Order: sequence, then C-alpha cells, then structure tokens
Amino acid sequence: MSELSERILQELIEKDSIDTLELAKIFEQDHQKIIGALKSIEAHGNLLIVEPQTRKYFELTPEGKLIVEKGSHEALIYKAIPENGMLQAEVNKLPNSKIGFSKALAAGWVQLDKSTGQSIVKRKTNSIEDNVQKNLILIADNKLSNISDKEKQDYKKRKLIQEVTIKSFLLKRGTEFSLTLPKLETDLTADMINSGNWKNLKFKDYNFEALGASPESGFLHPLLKVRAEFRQIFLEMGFTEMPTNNFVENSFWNFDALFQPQQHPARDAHDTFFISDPKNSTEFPSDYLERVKTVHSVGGYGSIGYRYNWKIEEAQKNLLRTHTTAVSARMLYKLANEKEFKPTKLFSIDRVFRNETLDATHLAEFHQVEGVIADYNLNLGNLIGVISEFFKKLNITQLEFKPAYNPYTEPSMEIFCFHPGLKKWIEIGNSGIFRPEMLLPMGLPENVNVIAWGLSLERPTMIKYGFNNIRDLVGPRVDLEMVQRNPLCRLDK
Ligand code: FB9
Repeated sequence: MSELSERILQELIEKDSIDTLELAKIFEQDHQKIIGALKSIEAHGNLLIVEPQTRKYFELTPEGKLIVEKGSHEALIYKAIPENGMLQAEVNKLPNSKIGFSKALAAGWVQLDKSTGQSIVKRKTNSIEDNVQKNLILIADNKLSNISDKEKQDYKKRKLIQEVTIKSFLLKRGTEFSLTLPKLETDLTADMINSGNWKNLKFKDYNFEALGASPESGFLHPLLKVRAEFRQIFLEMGFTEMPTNNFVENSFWNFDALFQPQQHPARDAHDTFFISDPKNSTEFPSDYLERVKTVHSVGGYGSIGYRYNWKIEEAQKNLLRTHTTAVSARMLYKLANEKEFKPTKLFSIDRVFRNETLDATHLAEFHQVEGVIADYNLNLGNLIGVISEFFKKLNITQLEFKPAYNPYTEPSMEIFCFHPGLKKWIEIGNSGIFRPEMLLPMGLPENVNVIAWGLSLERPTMIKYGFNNIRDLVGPRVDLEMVQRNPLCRLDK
C-alpha cells in the first residue's frame, strides 16, 4: 500500500473528518497526489466515506498582486500629486492614470482646480487609507469576513481578483475503516469458488477503460513488400508463379538447356557457386539431353551450334542457380511435353546467386524478377508492349530499349527509364526472345515463340526506400527498427 494512503488513514484516527485540501497542506503534497491515494484506498472497500466538496474562493490576479506590492492605482496617483498640484495633462501620463484618477476623485482624495484657467489636480486630504491594498492582502490570506460583497464585485470588475472553484473531498471513517488495505485479488480461482472463500476476499475492480495489450505483430521487410507489389502486378496481368523453391540447380538446367556454351565465362567458378556435396546431378531426360548435346556441338534446327565437344560432366555439376531463368527452362520443357501446347504466362521472383565482386550495391545474391510468355508468333513488338505494360503499373512510362546480348535470347534488349526522382536515365532490366536452339530441343512447336524479361528486387527497393548501401537493406547489419518503421510500399507512387 502506498505510504501516502497509510498516512491518510492515520489522520482519521483522531479526527472524525478531514478535507483532501487540508491533507495536501499537512503532507505538503500536490492535491492530485492525495486524490490518487484516495482512489487506491476506495478500490479496497468502504474504508472511508468520501463526500465531494465544491469550494469557491478568490485568488489575486497578477494585477491584484502588483497592488498588494505597490499600492492601489488611486493611492499611487494621490502620492504622485505634489503640494501645489499637478496639471491634469501630466497626471494623464502616469501609469493606470485613468482608473487611478477616477477612483481617487470618487474617494475624495483629490480635486480638480480650474480657477486659473488650467485644469490642475490637487490633493483634497492630508492622508489616505489604501483600503483596496489592505483588502487584497486579506483576500490573498482567504480572510474575507470584513470585505463587503460590493467591494468584492468591484475588485472582480477591476480584474484584481478572480473566483476559483476547487473540488475536494471530505473524508470520514467508513464501515470498513482500517489502517491497512486488504490485499486485492486479481483472479477468481476454482479453489475460491469451491471453498466459498471468495466471500471473504476483496477483488480488484475491472478497469474497463484499460486498453488491450497492443498485439505484437510482425513487420514485412521492404524487400518482401516490393516482392508483394511485383507479384500483384504479375497476377493482375494474368501470369502464374513458377515453383522456384530450389536454390540448388545443376548446370544442365542453369546453362546447357539455355544454349549457354560450356566454355562461357559465366560458367566459371569465379562467377558461379558450384556445390561440392552433392557435386553432381545424374537424372536428366535422356532424349532431351541428347538433343541439347547435339545443338551445342553440331547445331540443328537451322543453327550451326557452337561446334565444341559438349561434355556431360560439365552439365552434371551442381551449383547455386545464377538466374531464375533456369526455372523458366524447366517450366518450358514441361510445357513442351504437355499433350497439347497452350499459350502460357509465367513469372518468378526469387533468390539467385553469383560469385561476383561485392560492392555497395552488389552482394553475392539478389532476387531476380522474371516474366515469361509462350505463345504463337510472338515478336519484339509484343515484348516491348508487355514490358511497357508491366512498368506502367509502377508508374514508369518513359522507357527506352537498347540492343544487348544474352547467350539464350536473340534479339535481346536492355531496358532503361528516365527516373523523375533521380532525374537521370537508369537501367531497369534486361529482356529478349528465347533462341530456337533453346526452345526447339525442348519440343516446343516451331511457330511458338517465348519472350521474357528480368530485373532485380533490390534495385527498385533501394531506390524506393532511399538506401545507398545494399547492406542497410539485407544482411546481418540490417537495423530491424528499419523494418518496423518503413511505410507501406507503393511502387506506383
Ligand atoms: O533491376 C534492375 N534495375 C532496376 C529495376 C527497377 C527499378 O525500379 C525503380 C523504381 C524505378 C530500378 C532499377 N536491373 C537489373 C538493372 C541494374 O540494376 C543492374 O545493374 C543489375 N541487374 C541485376 C543483374 O546484375 C548482375 C538487375 C538484375 C538483373 C539483370 C537482368 C535480369 C534480371 C535481373 C534478366 C533477365 C532476363 C533476360 C532475358 C530473358 C529472361 C531474363
């Protein structure tokens, strides 16, 4: 129990009643503190009878306090008048002369002498009693008995005093008065009910005003918010998400199926993370593998191939996928082997791994975003159109396309946009039409084309959220507060 509650109860051993304002004075405590302790006592039962009191009393305004200190305006005017009087024009220059002069005149302390043709203020009495000052000193001590209502009204009108209402409580011993507060139970238990002991206990009142505990919720990382935005855009454009839940891939699907030659630098260990255990995959569709081997080594389908000795050992090497296009290859092979070809739109957003030199904007991994459309007689115009539509949903409309090279697409284009925020052209992705040397060995019909484009998740997220260093966005140094405080992601804003 608070020491203050105890002291309040003790005050009522000898006294039959006491007001909380008096207690505040005795304990030299703020009145609100006394009220708080009182509330706590009341929660424990009828230890006290508490009668609300409303008291009105006067307190001095700052002007009233000044008069107590220096004297009333009329007294100061009287004191300022010399023996032979003062020109009224001079009196009017004195502070508070208007109210002071009129009150001094009304009190018979001064008079106006116009016999010389000028208005001269002269004293009318040899001395004065400054009752206003005397009364205000009494009011400050709450001694009002000798002050008439008329005088109080006058002081109120002159804004020398103001009426204050204060609520307090008169305390008396209650039916359950005690010097100690009974323990309040917070839980009603089965034992209390079974034993009937609940009848002798005091329970803490429910506080229906209490706010519920704020639910600790999780917060989505900015990357995941941007991923959700991109996913939504693909879904509303009719794309189906690809199953990308395999970080480990083999070189066959990651490179060979994409017509990427085995001596390509990207297939070197300094660009790719190869897996040591299990080092190799051995399960491949054998007839498809033979067609891939042929198209690499001697060509076919109108292509002369790369004319090198293609080795299965190279294709068997396991790695961390360097792009989600490996998943696109698997999906296109699956599509090619359905009973009947159906035009399809696919997308993926997932982690890819590259053994690159790290810098402020590049880590050894990033999330690739990829869109793929397989349909009859698609062309570059369709690719430019669907890319434009995709970026338009991000409010990016000023696009430029630049010819580029990818081992698995021809033609290929880099995608640029003029970023209004950064006020410059920035590269926002890459794209192309998959080569026949990739599609035809899968078994896709000759008049089916597949267009695709890709970008990352980290770059738009860094731009959107204003990160300069990728390590502030992903990795062990990330400030988790950042995750909590970042606003909702609106890439289109
Ligand atoms: O994301 C990239 N830039 C980007 C994208 C969006 C964006 O939005 C802002 C709100 C305005 C801002 C920037 N880029 C691709 C371009 C560059 O950042 C580049 O430096 C880094 N690239 C990554 C690869 O780097 C090794 C981004 C990543 C990338 C590049 C190409 C592809 C995917 C990801 C692809 C592909 C592809 C091509 C043809 C067929 C299928 C897939």
